[in-house]
Amino acid sequence: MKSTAIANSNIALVKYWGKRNEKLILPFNSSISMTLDGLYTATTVEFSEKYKQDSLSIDGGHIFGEELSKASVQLDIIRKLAKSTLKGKMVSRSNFPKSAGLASSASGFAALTLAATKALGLHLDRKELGIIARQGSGSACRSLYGGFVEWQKGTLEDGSDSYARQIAPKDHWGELAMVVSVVTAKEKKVKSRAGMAQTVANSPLYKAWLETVEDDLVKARKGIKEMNFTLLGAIAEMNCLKMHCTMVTTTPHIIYWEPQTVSMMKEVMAMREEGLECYFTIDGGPQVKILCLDKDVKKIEARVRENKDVQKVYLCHAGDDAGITKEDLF
Ligand code: 2P0
Repeated sequence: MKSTAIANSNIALVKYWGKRNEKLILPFNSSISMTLDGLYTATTVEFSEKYKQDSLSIDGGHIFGEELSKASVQLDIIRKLAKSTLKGKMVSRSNFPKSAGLASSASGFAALTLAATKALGLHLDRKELGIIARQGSGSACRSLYGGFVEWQKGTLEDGSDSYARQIAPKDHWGELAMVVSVVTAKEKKVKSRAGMAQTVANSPLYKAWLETVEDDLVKARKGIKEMNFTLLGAIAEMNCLKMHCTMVTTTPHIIYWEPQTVSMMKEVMAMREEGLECYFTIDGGPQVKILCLDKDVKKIEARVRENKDVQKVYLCHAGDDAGITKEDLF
């Protein structure tokens, strides 16, 4: 009745932005991500008669309100499958800041789904796990797999064909690195969920986003399969800029970039001009993630660390599948 899972965070190279069904979390477009080693969430879930209600602790703090109810709804989906009415205690720890654009909800809901299904004795494959994880947070279905992953949007109303699949395992492209620069660890003001809903509702550019994203997916898949860094990097950078343009043009505007974000983007462009090939991607927050190859990573990491605005740097490569661990958190 108690189980612990670990899931890595993932960063999209072709982004998920916009839902066609908010309740089931079904996206308008497919997305492609790299699962990161070293940025993870571990979650222990225990179901027991002794618990009168669900409880959630994240990084040592007790969580109530909307965040607890999202986690509880996720347990409800799993309890229904397992025909259980037991309440659950959830304890979660991440080794990186949450709600700051580093995909903590992806690793969080992937670990929660895996731990809770295991604790209730369900034996599900990764497709079934993905369909459940997706309903907690869309990008969570991608964190169930290591390496390079595609969340296929699916077309069915019930969401049964909207789940993630691995494009390539982590060892396929061990030289691909991501330098994650944290320019501020403050929690963002507009959560991705609200941001994308507003974008779908009123950005005049959202239609253009959907029209061009299919082509980005084709090129990103090819870039990963053929380990064509220039192709993948250029697509990832442009796709990120297109996504941000859709949100900048909503009313009221959503601008996740801080001045330090823009200065880091310019730094990436300058390094590229100097012959250090690298590309940026940015999510629903101010952090800049820089894609590069191992041959250049030391120089690029040093340049990022030199920047006085950068508070923390994580050097990541493609990480492992989410999995069960024996090290319970309580
Ligand atoms: C992504 N993001 O593909 C995109 C790019 C942020 C920018 O997935 O509402 O926390 O829980 O499904 O997954 C962040 O949004 O949103 C996200 P919900 P989620 O990684």
